[in-house]
Amino acid sequence: MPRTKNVLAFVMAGGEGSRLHPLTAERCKPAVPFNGKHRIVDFVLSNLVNSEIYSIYLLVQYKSQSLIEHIRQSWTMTRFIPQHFVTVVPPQMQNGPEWFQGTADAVFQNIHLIEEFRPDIVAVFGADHIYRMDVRQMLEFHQAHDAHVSVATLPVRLAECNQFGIVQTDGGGRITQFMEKPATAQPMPGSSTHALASMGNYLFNADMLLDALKRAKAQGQNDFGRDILPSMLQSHRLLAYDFATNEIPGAAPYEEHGYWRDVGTIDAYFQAHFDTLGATPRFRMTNRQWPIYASPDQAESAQIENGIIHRSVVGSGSIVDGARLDHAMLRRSVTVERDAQLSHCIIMERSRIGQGAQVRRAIIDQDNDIPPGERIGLDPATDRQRFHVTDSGIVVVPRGYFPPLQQLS
Ligand code: ADQ
Repeated sequence: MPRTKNVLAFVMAGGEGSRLHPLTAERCKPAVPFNGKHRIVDFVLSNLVNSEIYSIYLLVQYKSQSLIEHIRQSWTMTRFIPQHFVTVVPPQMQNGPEWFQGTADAVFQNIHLIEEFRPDIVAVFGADHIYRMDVRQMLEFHQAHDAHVSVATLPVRLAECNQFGIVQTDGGGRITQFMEKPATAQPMPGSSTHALASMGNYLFNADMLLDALKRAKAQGQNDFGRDILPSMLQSHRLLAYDFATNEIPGAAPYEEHGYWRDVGTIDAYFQAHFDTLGATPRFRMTNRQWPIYASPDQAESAQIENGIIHRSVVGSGSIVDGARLDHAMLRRSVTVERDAQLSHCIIMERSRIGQGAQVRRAIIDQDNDIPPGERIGLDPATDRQRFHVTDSGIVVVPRGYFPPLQQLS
C-alpha cells in the first residue's frame, strides 16, 4: 500500500448548490442532509479517513454555518487518531477583499497551509457526491505510473457531458484533452454512448501544484477544471484513474460496482436515497469495513406504536403511531401520527406529519408541522402554487413552511 501519511487533503466544500434549491436556501450543498442521519460531506470525509488520510482542510464559503457546526460535532479527529485533523477553513481574503473566486483560487488562498505541511501529495476532492472510494488505490496508481496529476474518472452519458469535465486519453491513460463542461463531446474508445468524465477528485504532486497555482494566479485563472488541468496537459503527466478498478472492502455482491452519484439536482438527490433501500440495495449505507461516519447521535431510539411499514428508514428519536410508510426516509425526531400515509418521501429533522395527512414523492425539510389531513404530492396544480416542484413531479417543502401548530394560536 502507498504511504498516506504525507498526503494533505483539501475538500472543496464551498459549492452553492443552486440546483438543489430550496434545500440549499439556508445551507451549502455539502451540508444538505442525506439518508437517515448523514450529510453529503460525510461521504468524502469517510472515504479519506477510511483510506488513512487524516490531515484534511475543508474549504467552505457559501452559507457554511450548519456545515461548520456539523464538522465540529461529528468530525473531531480525536475520534479517529489524536494528532490529525479535519479543519474548516473559511475564506481568508488573503489576496484582497474577495471571496474564493473558484476552486483553484480557494486552494491558492491557502497556499501557506501546503507550504507549512510540506506534503508529497495534495489530494483535492469535491464534497458533493454519494460514493465509496478507497483513495489508497488511487494513490498506488499515481505512484506506480509516475503521474504528476491523477484525475479520478468514470463514464457518463454523452447527453450529460455539459455537467462534467470531459477527458480524452491516449492508449496509455495519459490525458490529452480536458474540457470543462463542453456542449458536446466525443465518445470514449469502445463506446458510442458514453464519454470519460472527471469526478472532481485529483491527486497532485505537491511541488507541481504549487507552481501551477502560482502560474494560474498570475494569469488571473481560478478554476481547476477550466484552467489548471488544461494548462498542465503539455508540460506534465496527467493520468486518468479508472474508478471502475476501485475495490471497496466489504462491498456486497449485489451493490452497483463503482456507484457514484452527483446529487446536484433534486431529482438525483431524491433518487439516490432510494438506491439505499431494500434487501439488495444498489448502495448499502452499512459496511463495517468501510463505514460512512455520521454525527454521534444523542437522540433516543425510534419508537413505533404500530402501522404498516415497508422499505423505510426511521431515524432516532422518531415516533410512528398507526401510520402507513412505504419508501419513507424519516430523519431524527420525526413524528408521524395516526392514519398518515407516506410514500416515497424524505422527512427531515423535527418535522411532524399530522393525523391522516398524505405525502407522496416529496421532500419535507426540517421543522415542518404538516397539519392533519394535509395532502402533498397528490395534486400537482395545487402543489405548484405553494411549493417548488421538479419537472418529474417531486415536491419540496422548504424548512419551516408549516410552522409548529402551537405557534399559530
Ligand atoms: P462542479 O461540481 O460543477 O464540477 P464546482 O462548482 O467548481 O464544479 O465545484 C467543485 C467542488 O468544489 C464542489 O465540491 C463544490 O462544493 C466546491 N466548490 C465550488 N466552489 C468553491 C469555492 N469557491 N470554495 C470552496 N469550494 C468550492 C466539478 C469539476 C468537473 C467534474 C465535476 C464532477 O469542475 O470537472 O466533472 O466536479 O462532479
